[in-house]
Amino acid sequence: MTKLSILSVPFGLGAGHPGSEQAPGHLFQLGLLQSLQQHGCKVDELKLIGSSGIPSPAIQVPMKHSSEVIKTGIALAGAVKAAVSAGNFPFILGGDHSLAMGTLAGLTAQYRRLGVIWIDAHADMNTELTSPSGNMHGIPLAVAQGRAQLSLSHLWPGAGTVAPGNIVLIGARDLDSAEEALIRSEGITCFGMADIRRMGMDGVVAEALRIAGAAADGIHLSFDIDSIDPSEAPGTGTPVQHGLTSDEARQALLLLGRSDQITSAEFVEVNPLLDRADQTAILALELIELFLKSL
Ligand code: EXY
Ligand code: MN
Ligand code: MN
Ligand code: MN
Repeated sequence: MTKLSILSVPFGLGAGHPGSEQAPGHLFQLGLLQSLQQHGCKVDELKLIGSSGIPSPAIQVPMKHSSEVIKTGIALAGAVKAAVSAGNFPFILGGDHSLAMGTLAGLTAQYRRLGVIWIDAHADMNTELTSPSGNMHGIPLAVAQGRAQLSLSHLWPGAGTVAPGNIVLIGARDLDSAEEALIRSEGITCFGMADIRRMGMDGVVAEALRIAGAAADGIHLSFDIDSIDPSEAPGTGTPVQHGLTSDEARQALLLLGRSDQITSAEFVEVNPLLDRADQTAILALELIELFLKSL
């Protein structure tokens, strides 16, 4: 049975709105751990990731709260790397999407070649120079490719990069022009909403696993709740209309969890302060359970 390392990251300074830092605590309050136990999931380790006591790194990044993002990323990278070394499946519960830099730093230090499946309304592929907002949650996938000033190796010494050919975006529908240009020039695979409706989610997931997994020894799943349509998941900082239905998200997470190719995952951008009567938190709880019990 899969042994889980649940890494809880109550950090939201990479987003433009406060609130996502409350998501892990809120999901635990709603009974996440108890229901995982009821479903027979083996939680081997539960760790709270903070950034205190970590010295400020030398790199200066001209973005909002970059030093806090970097410190959290350093702490998370170490915990992710340790979880993989221990033979556990790291599940990272955010928090905003800037924490993915810490996750990917830890993972690329451990895997020879890592694939990434990024389910998100956004591409999160701006650099410090192209970011329209200055928000760090908009840059992790450019950092992971070695295209930004900040690199994964600033967060963890042995970290590498993720090759563009091993990155697959699912559900992207709000891209900035620099992101579009990068996706085009690097030939990054992007399954937009029209592709999902045409191919069906099962077809998209099969292709995503094939492409992200090509010559890879692990695939990381990064799931941003804003991939889902705001009518079903309103509690998030950057909602975008015309997204996945909750049924499409369920199907994707079930198929990905059942696949032996997925070796780590994170779940981000739930914002309890922006939610409507816990609608998003309750859906997130259900999706996380569904995914983890399908591993
Ligand atoms: N592309 C926009 C920016 O860079 O500010 C919005 C990014 C939102 C990122 C969200 C979490 O996925
Ligand atoms: Mn995102
Ligand atoms: Mn997003
Ligand atoms: Mn599996």
